[in-house]
Amino acid sequence: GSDDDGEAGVALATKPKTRRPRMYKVMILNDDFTPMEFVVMVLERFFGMNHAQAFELMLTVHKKGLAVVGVYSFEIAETKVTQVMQLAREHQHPLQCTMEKE
Ligand code: NFA
Repeated sequence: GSDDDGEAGVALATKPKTRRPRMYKVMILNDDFTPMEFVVMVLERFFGMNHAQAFELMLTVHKKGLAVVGVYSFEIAETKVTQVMQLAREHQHPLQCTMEKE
């Protein structure tokens, strides 16, 4: 570029800085009522997991209380949370999905 580098009469090229987006963890929380099969279906539908992966991660949430199910840019993470919360509400399950800065 033509940025002044502070040295009289000499303009040097400046490296274009590409900033990585802040990433957000999307988490699923355990509860006593949401059916295991519903959680597995959610993980398959919204988080691109196969049935075995989804079943394993569902069991991790069931046993540990919560688990990170994916890491995304803000907009994608927000969309995942909204989709999961809407489907859970439609099926009248108390399933909770949240996001936090990585
Ligand atoms: N704990 C739920 C049950 O026993 C299953 C579940 C797993 C719910 C993961 C929420 C998240 N039916």
